[in-house]
Amino acid sequence: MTKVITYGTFDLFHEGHYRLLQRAKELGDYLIVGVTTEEYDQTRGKLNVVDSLMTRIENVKKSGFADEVLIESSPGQKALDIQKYQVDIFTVGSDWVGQFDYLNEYCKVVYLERTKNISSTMLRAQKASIRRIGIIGTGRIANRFIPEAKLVSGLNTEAVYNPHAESAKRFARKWGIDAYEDLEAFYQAVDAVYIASPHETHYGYIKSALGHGKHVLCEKPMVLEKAQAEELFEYAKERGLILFEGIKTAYCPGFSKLLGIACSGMIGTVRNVEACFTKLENPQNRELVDVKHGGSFTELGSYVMLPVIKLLGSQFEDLRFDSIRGENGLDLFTKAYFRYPGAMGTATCGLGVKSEGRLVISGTLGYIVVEAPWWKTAYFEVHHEDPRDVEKFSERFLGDGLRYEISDFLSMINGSNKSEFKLSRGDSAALAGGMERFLAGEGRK
Ligand code: C2G
Repeated sequence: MTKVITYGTFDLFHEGHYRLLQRAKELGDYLIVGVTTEEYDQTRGKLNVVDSLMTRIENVKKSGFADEVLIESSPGQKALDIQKYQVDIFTVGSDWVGQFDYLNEYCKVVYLERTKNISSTMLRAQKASIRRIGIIGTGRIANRFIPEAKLVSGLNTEAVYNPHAESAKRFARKWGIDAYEDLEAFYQAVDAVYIASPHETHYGYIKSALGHGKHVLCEKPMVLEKAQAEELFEYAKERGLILFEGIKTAYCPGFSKLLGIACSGMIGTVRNVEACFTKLENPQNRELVDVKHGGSFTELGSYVMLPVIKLLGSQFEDLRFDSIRGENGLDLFTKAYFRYPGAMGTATCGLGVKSEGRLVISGTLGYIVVEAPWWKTAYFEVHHEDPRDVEKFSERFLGDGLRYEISDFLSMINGSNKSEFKLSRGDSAALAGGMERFLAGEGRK
């Protein structure tokens, strides 16, 4: 009996997939089909798969060619499967020519001619039209956004707005997009807006973008007052638009995995969350000069409050702050103390004091530790009473990691609500509330 194996995502199952499976089956007597998990596809840069794994498996089965279906979840799996299932032929479409030659060591490799003029990418594009996004602001983060957004298919960055025409033009030239100094004209050129301007301008821009019918992805901190967050979310909802706070940690796969494990009972009940993030900033930079809106907490507070709010909730009994300040009054280092019934959290951040950037989640049965840069969660450990009892978990974090939030933002625009839980409206409002409390008390000393 000749055993054949092939792999694929098989998203939006189409003629090309059907013909590939048909010919794969004809190569032998028994066909095994490996269908990729969502997580595996994310690690290889496929961020916008539409169908669930179950649907994709069902569709492969319905073709009638597969004698056996297995799940492909990691990059080195093919060579192992081939040996495990004693496969004679590995086959895949001609878009992969050469890339699987290394499998010749285990079996015969056959590249089948790809069916022309049909692909999942094409169908995805037909299903949801390409969205045009424009950027407000031209700072460092805006420069990081463009290459990351390019990796998310279905979204084109087309325009930039900055009231300083020269900055807009320079940025536009660099990235090959259009510059606007007139906000109305800018809105007309896009479907969605990424706001990467100084914090204090966010509220105004969000309101005006939503007012012009545009979906909004706004950098953190989205706004600096809880009531503003609630008002804007309500405004977006009334208009059928997406308003989305861009905290990349909340959307990266490693952080989701971490929260899942922290809540699984593996460390018992969570009693304490300690998050610290420091980044030494040049004292001449805006962050340490702008006495009204600069400072460590407005800059980094969203990151360090995030795990506390996600794990212990937004209903804290008490929130206090303590800061070390520079001569201009801005906080160089801040600790936020959250108190809950039966639990507590500390969110520490600094632009002028360096510390160990670590996240520790303590529970009644053990603790989780994530070393810096935990805000780009890629690896963490679960410890128990016995110091030898350590479980290790890892997850990919690619590039600057903005691709994950951009991809989730786009899915929401296209009608999916599967990512809403990652940073709910309530979470965002609680973070804005934290900022508000800081600025009202400690913040403006
Ligand atoms: N295919 C084809 N013709 C098309 C489109 C796809 O023959 N018009 C083939 C692909 O070459 C592949 C299979 O159908 O062999 C599944 O395609 P995808 O779902 O795009 O999966 P892919 O990313 O190619 O997965 O581990 C996964 C594999 O490496 C390949």
